[in-house]
Amino acid sequence: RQEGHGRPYKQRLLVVANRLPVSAVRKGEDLWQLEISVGGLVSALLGVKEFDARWIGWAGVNVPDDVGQKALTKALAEKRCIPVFLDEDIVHQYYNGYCNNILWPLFHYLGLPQEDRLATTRSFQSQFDAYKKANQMFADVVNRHYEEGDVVWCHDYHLMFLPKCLKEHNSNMKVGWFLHTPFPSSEIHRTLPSRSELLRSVLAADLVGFHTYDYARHFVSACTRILGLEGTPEGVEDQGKLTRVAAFPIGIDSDRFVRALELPPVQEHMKELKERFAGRKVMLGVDRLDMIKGIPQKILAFEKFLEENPNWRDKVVLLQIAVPTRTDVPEYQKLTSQVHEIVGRINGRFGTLTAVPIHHLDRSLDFHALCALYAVTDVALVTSLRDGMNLVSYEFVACQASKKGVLILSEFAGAAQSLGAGAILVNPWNITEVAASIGYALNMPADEREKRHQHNFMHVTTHTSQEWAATFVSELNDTIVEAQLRTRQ
Ligand code: ADQ
Repeated sequence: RQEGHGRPYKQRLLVVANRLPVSAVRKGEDLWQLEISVGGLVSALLGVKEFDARWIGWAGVNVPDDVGQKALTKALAEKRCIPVFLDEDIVHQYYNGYCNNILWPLFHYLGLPQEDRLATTRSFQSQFDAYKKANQMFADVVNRHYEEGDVVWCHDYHLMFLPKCLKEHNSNMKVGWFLHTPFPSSEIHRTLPSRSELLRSVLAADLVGFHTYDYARHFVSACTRILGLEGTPEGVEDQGKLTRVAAFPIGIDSDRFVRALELPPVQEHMKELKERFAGRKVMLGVDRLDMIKGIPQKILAFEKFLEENPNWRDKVVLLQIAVPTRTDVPEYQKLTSQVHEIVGRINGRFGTLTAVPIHHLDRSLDFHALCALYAVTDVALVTSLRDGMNLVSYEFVACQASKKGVLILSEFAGAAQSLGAGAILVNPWNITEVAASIGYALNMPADEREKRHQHNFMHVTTHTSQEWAATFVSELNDTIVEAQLRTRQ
């Protein structure tokens, strides 16, 4: 199809996610600076160019005044972003509370908060009310910008109530919902006080997607066991209405990484890193500083490896890059101190006057520096305790065409299902096993590294973020909404 002026037709897509792909920093009453945010969802969707997409979400900042809101809306429009303004109280209850303190840990098998059960139970209801209110605010913005024929793609656990809000307003809207985290076993989901309401809201969507077949299966089981609905090979059926449920494994824009390795600034960074760590094997961890990423367990496994292999002590270095997130949540502050304490102890124990075994950076790296790091790494350690997919493992593989380094990967990351044959799979809780895998990876013969790398490289370069988005949207387009059903009857 062609649009006016001979331009090729592009499907209009409204991407709705809690956070916009940019963070806003206020520089004056009506002056804003926008910076790209770090995170898996942003990395995946930035590469998606084949749609006429607009992004709807929160800019990560409280803007109480009209002047500020107007100026920010204008600045964001240039990036095809539309803001949802949330006040501080809603952010506290909905985002820090219900999303990050309840749903995030629960979906990663860390359970519901336990410290003060009574207080949690009492605040639970007000947090859930705030969650629903926030989701309605997202829906109001979507409704204002929706045009007939648009496809609306809702993302993640922050917006499980959104499909219901959207469909109540317009039952003909095509609505898809995708979860970036694991969906846990129905036995875990059952513990959530608002379990049924959330499931029903998600089922209002036309298409529900997960990273893996297992997560989709857990979701269907939750709907059958908790709601008593019928699960079919296609999805979940409720009184004749089918919600299609399927797996859509995400990928990365692999070309962007492969091409970046040729750029002069990346080559320059690589040269510096090679000189800096000459004579030592480089091991790498890149994670948001989050309890699901298993950073303390990873560092303890590295300690065990050094303890058992004194000959490696001055021949290997672990670079752990951990970008802080959710810094106002006490559990995350505790995790930061814990990691610092362990790193300090190990460096004190095994460091020398000229070298330390662990370099731990609490910050984000720019794209060029990140690519260079991936490219010079001998062994990457991705040891999440649970992870929806994990794109760091994909990015590492994309940058390893010449080095053919080894990926040690948690069996509890969704990526284990796609990169499992090329990686060394580990149980991240088993520090002895991870330490042994580090030894195996460092000593792996070149032909085995080559074979493993080829397997993973092939997967990463053919299962891209573009393909992921195109498949999801095309399936969503193929679903039948209520109006079409009526005309068919
Ligand atoms: P995340 O938990 O954010 O994503 P991940 O998939 O690994 O996890 O993506 C992280 C992204 O942030 C990567 O693109 C990485 O390059 C970047 N990043 C991380 N640390 C960085 C640092 N220190 N400096 C610079 N960049 C950094 C969620 C789910 C995942 C799922 C994705 C996508 O938790 O399981 O894979 O969404 O669906």
